[in-house]
This record gives sequence, structure tokens and C-alpha cells, in this order.
Amino acid sequence: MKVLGACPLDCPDACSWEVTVEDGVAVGLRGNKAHPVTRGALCVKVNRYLEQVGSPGRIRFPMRRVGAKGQGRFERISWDEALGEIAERLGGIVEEYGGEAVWPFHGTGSLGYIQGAEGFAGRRFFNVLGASRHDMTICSIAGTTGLKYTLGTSGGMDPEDFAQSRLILLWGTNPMSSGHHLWKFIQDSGAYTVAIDPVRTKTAERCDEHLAPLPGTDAALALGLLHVIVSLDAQDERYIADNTVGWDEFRTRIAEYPPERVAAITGLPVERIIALGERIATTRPTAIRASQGMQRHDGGGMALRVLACLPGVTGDWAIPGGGLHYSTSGHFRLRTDDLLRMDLLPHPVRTLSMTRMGEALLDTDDPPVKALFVIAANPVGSNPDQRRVIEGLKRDDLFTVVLEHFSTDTVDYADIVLPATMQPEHLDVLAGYGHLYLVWNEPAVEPPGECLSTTETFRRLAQRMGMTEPALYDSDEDLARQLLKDHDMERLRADGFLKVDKPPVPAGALQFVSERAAQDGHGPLPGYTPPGDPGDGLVLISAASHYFLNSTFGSNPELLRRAGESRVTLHPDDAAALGIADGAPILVANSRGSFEARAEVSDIVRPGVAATTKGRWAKHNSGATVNATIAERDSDYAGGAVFHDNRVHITPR
Ligand SMILES: Nc1nc2c(c(=O)[nH]1)N[C@H]1C(S)=C(S)[C@@H](COP(=O)(O)OP(=O)(O)OC[C@H]3O[C@@H](n4cnc5c(=O)[nH]c(N)nc54)[C@H](O)[C@@H]3O)O[C@H]1N2
Ligand SMILES: Nc1nc2c(c(=O)[nH]1)N[C@H]1C(S)=C(S)[C@@H](COP(=O)(O)OP(=O)(O)OC[C@H]3O[C@@H](n4cnc5c(=O)[nH]c(N)nc54)[C@H](O)[C@@H]3O)O[C@H]1N2
Ligand code: SF4
Ligand SMILES: [Mo]
Repeated sequence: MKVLGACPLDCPDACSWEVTVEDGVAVGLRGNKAHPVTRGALCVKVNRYLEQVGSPGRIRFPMRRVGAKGQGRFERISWDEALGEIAERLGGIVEEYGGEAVWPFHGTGSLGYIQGAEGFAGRRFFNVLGASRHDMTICSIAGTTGLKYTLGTSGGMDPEDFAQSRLILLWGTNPMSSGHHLWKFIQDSGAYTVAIDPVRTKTAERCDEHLAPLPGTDAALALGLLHVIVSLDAQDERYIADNTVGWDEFRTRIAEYPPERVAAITGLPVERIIALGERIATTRPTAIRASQGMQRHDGGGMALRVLACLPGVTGDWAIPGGGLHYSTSGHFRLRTDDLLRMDLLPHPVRTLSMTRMGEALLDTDDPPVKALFVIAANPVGSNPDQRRVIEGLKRDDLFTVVLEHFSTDTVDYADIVLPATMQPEHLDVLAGYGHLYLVWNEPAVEPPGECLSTTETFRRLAQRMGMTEPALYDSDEDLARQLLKDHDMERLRADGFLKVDKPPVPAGALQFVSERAAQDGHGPLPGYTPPGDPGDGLVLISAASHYFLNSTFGSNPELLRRAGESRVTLHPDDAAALGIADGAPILVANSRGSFEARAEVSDIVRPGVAATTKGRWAKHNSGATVNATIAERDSDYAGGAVFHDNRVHITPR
């Protein structure tokens, strides 16, 4: 039997997949050939997904902690005991401190609308309890906010339209590792490709040209390119007159960034800036693929805001194959409000920011966080300021419940661990952020052991706590129907995927000058915000690993083998100045913390920059990863994270 499903992972491609089931066991998994973006292929990670599903390391039963927090020692208990203990502890905490002392901490382990992050599975239960809201600031929010200021929407081009582009800028993005399906459309286009990345990634290797600016200087580069375009009088006056607001002011801002100044800021040769500006000026349509990486900086929101102005000056927004693609997730017309049911909150509650977990657990009163539910997240591995996150999780008066598949670094700090279903075992609905398809995930097999889906876990907990709100007991199918009210759910279910229409971009006039930004306390005119880490040393970028997805797959033996040991890459000039040889054991440190790795000396990074990847588990790496060096500091817009705005000192060990 073949069952159509969807990859749940935090990846733009949201692949449609086909599970082969024999005698109730999933024996095969492959990409759906009929899906126009998946085109039959998954990826190096998810090709091993069934290995994960059947892994001996999988958590199959509820467990209670027996050792100290952090030791990772647990005993098996029944669901009845687990639910009983959680109900009792929660009841006591809510009575003494109020519902806001409870924090449902959602991660991006699954992007499912029913079981995962997009619908904050379990949120209805937490609303009835009056729990704190959870703001998912860790991934894309600064860029999303910046784009909304310029475009009125964060959704941009249909990535399939890249097949029509003549010039493609791969700007702060590495699709060969972090969402490779876009590459087929780029190949089909035959366009001239330019990678803009401080690191010569797998993507940059394949491009016609590579520019390696200093991290966090993209807004200045974009303004410099615009300076060249305007100097050539290549702006599209008609598009600007008919579709934009604030051109005269923005033009004055552009004039402040001549190529010589931009060369000094970005560390790029002035001729390269001029040449790329000229190429953009003379090539229609030009498409920009910018993804989340470049907004993990203090000026990250601003960078996306400026980038979205570029096709507004050249008129590319009006041409198929022109414009910018960051995320399509704003385009789906899904009824998430009906899913979340925030109206069930008994009163307004505070919001806790995902990226400021150390602060929330250690420095927040009124009320303090007393109960933490970690749902499809691994904050010890993924969050900034790892040392403080661990310190917070170690608090004896904190009651922590973790819903998981594997014994992650975070599980080691749980009081109760609940076994969660994996994708072939539950119903879900996905929407790519790198295409315009809704994707259906039909359950294919029974879960192993006593694993339960997130929705079922919270239905049972609600019942155990005697909650009477009927909305808490809606089935997964009910929830899907509510979410998909504006779409043909039966067709989606039968075909496995369904393309939605792309609304116009920009939504309304493009705002070179943004009232909305001003209302939020930011400059109405976009500009350049310099990097913000007050420290010195090299800038350490910790981008996507080819072999892990965030920390998911971080314990898969074959992927670990292929990834090799934890490495930090330095430019030969920097390595020589620091007395570090290729392959040497090193310590990477700053005021926040440190971690151990091995040096790789290579010119794939530019001078002044060091590069590693995210997703390693602390317990496999002497108790600390790169996240021990990263600050909880907010980026410019909406409290985004600043993972790549991170200065470190590297010494031989
Ligand atoms: N294999 C794999 N795929 C993934 C993930 C993974 O962990 N592994 N993670 C997933 C997730 S959660 C997300 S959000 C997406 C996002 O994935 P991406 O947007 O691709 O994010 P990153 O890998 O952090 O960064 C992309 C590139 O930006 C570069 N970069 C960093 N700072 C700057 C800068 O200041 N300017 C410029 N121009 N470039 C810069 C980095 O060197 C990197 O090559 O990918 C998803 N896909
Ligand atoms: N250094 C550095 N750190 C980063 C970043 C970076 O660029 N650099 N990027 C950040 C980004 S973009 C993101 S999105 C975050 C992501 O950070 P997290 O949200 O913590 O993502 P993961 O590390 O993949 O952990 C997800 C966990 O969810 C579990 N899981 C998966 N599906 C389910 C499910 O259906 N139910 C349950 N209960 N559990 C499930 C997985 O087993 C996994 O352990 O990491 C951030 N961390
Ligand atoms: S991780 Fe991305 S590329 Fe890999 S199967 Fe999932 S959606 Fe597709
Ligand atoms: Mo992310």
C-alpha cells in the first residue's frame, strides 16, 4: 500500500512524499513524482527518515526523571501516571501563580498546522489554562517584519517563476543545503547566478559569480547597487510612479551610498559592486532569493526591507521571474485563528519570546515561569546563550514536560518525558515556505509503543484536568477542516497537494518610506544598520548543516559520520595570525561561553569570518556547542535572533 504524506521539517520545500506500507510497517519512503517542486526527490537527511522512525533510540513510553536534572536518568511510567502527575502539578502552579506561570515552548521540529509549530498544537488547552503566549522569534521574524514594512506582505515571488529569470541573486542563502528543490528552477532558467555570502557554500560553488561581503552589511551593499543603478538612470520611472510611495526620499538615501563607501563597509572590491550594479541595471527579469540566514543579525530586519526595495526601483516586481522570494508562507489563506482559538483565553496574557529563554527562566518574576512544556523543540541545542538556558532548566522549582521522539540535550532536563508520534503516524497539513502548495499528510502506520500525537496528548490532558470547553476535544480531521475552510480539503487529501493562487506582491503600493515602520518606532526610511555584537574577534557564522536539520538528525549515526566532527573554518590569513594549523584542536570563546572544535583552514570563508554549522548535540561535544557563544540579544525588528552576529576568539587547545 502507498500512502501520501508530507515532510514535516522546518525546510522551505515541504516535500510531498509516498510511504510504502507492508503488513502495517513503513518499508519505503520516496518523494512524490507528481508534485511539481518535490519532483520525486527528498534530500540527504530525509532519505534516512524511516531509519529515525524505527530507531532503537526512539522514545516509546512516558518517563519520569529519577536522577538530577541534566543527568538524563528516567524510569518508565504509564500514561495514567504521567497525566495524573502533570495535572496535579499544573493545577497547583496555576492556583498559586496564575496561568501565566505556564509556558508552552514550541519549536520547529514539525511545521505541521495540526501537530506542529504553524498551529501551535495544544494551544487551545493552554488558552483555557490562561498560559503565557509563545512568540516564535527564533527563525524568520525580523525579515518577515522588514518585508511587511516594504511590501505589505512577507510573501514574495512564486519560486517556480525562477525558471523565467535572467539574473538570479542568491543572497544570504544556501539552497543546495537548506532546500535544494529551488535549484531545478534556477537550472531551468539558464540565468546568470550570483551568490552573495561571506562563505563559499555548496551553492556559491555552483554560481557564475560569488561576492563575499562582511556579515551584516547586506543593506549597505543593496544601497550601493541601487546607487549604480540610479547613476545609470536605469530606475523604472513608470513602475515607481504607479506603484510606490516615497521615492524622492529613498533616492536621497541611495545617494548616501556611493560604491566607494559601500566597498569600505562591505569589504568588497569597488569594481565588483559597480559591475553587479550594472548587470542588474541591464537585466530583466532579475530575481533575488534571500532566506533567513542574512537576517540573523542586529540589522537583519532592515536588510530584508532594503532588499525588497531593489525590485521596486528596477520594476522587477511587475515582471514574471522578477522580484524577491524570502518565504511564501504569507500566501496561503489558512484559518489559523480558528485553529488557535486565542479567544479561549480568560484574560489577556503576557508573551514570552522563544529566543530569550535564559532571561525568561532566570530573571522573570510576576509571575516566574513555573511550568514549561517543550513541544517539538530542543532549546539546549538550538537557543542562544546555551549556558543560561541550561542554568534555567536546572531550576529545581521548574516543572518541565518534554514531548519528544529522541533523548535530546533538552530531554535530559525534563521531569516528565512524553513519547510523540512521527509523521507517518499522525494526520497533518503542511504549507511550504518555498512553494505555493498545501501538502496533506495521511497517517500511514500505527505508532510504536505508547507514542501519542501532540493533539491527542492535550485532549487527554484536558480530560484529566476536567476541562469542559468542547473545542478542546475536536478531532484532527475537525481541526484540518476548520483550517482549510477556504480550500477544497477533499481534493487536497486525495491528491496529496494543492497549489494556491499567489496574491499580488506588493500588497498595495510598495513603501520606500514606511508609515508602519515609523509607528513601530523605527526609521520611516530604510537604511543600513551595522552589526551589533559589541565584542571583538572574528565573526562566527553558524549556518545550516548539510546533514542535520537544526538539531534534528543530530543523533543519526550515518549522518553524524558523514558530517564528521565539529569544525570551525578560518581563512588562512586569520589562522596564521592566530597560530592555528589546519586540523588543530581549538577553543572558541567569548564573554558568554565557549565550545571545543577542530580548525579547518580554508579560503572558503573570507578574512575576518569563521564558519561552523548549527545542530550539534551538546552531550556529544563536551557539553557545549556554538550556541554557548551566541547572545540572547534581539535583532532590530520583532525580537528576532542574532545567531550570525557573533564575535568570538579562537585559540589552540
Ligand atoms: N540541511 C538543512 N536544511 C535546513 C536547515 C538545517 O539546519 N539544515 N534549517 C532550516 C531552517 S530552520 C531554516 S530557517 C532555513 C533557512 O536557511 P538559510 O536561510 O539558508 O539559513 P542559514 O543556513 O542560517 O544561512 C544561509 C546563508 O547565509 C549566509 N549568511 C550569514 N550571514 C550573512 C550575512 O550577513 N550576509 C549574507 N549575505 N549572508 C550571510 C550563511 O553563510 C549561509 O550560507 O533552512 C532550513 N533548511
Ligand atoms: N547556532 C545557531 N542556532 C540556531 C540557528 C542558527 O542559524 N545558528 N537557527 C535557528 C533556527 S532558524 C531555528 S528554526 C531553530 C530551531 O530550533 P528547534 O525548534 O529547537 O528545532 P530542532 O533543534 O530541530 O528541535 C526540534 C525537536 O522536535 C522534535 N520533533 C520533531 N517533530 C516532532 C513532533 O511531531 N512532536 C514532538 N513532540 N517533537 C517533534 C525533534 O525530535 C527535535 O528534537 O534553531 C535555531 N538555532
Ligand atoms: S527536509 Fe526539505 S528537502 Fe528534505 S524532504 Fe523535507 S522538505 Fe524535502
Ligand atoms: Mo528556522
